[in-house]
Amino acid sequence: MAVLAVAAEAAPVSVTNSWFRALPGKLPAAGYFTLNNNGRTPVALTGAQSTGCGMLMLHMTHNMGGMMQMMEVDQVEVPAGGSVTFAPGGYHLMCTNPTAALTAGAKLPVTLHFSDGSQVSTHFAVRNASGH
Ligand SMILES: [Cu+2]
Repeated sequence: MAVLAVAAEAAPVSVTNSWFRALPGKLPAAGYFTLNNNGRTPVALTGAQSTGCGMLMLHMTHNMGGMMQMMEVDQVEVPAGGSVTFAPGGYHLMCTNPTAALTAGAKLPVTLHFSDGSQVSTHFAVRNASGH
């Protein structure tokens, strides 16, 4: 089934610098990108999906007494007219059970879901563990 990005209203959010860091084997891959909210009201990223991932979760890395740990978050708010960057050490998408589509050099389709009911379909470049 094709998921078509037909929203009642145009999504106010654009996505830039999107990429996954592919790791060997079936290790989960982290996805990084920047959300830009061009609208006049805050909007939150509430979920993501990709055919290349078993599950695609919103994660936050945080420092627990010197240990870097990850936790799942329900949503990430993007302020009106502002942006939020998902980057190593902070927010990221976590792609579990990645398929063969998650290979360095490929482009992986990802759909992002937002609190206003809009969704954005985009492509993430897949890089290797060193980020190339
Ligand atoms: Cu994670």
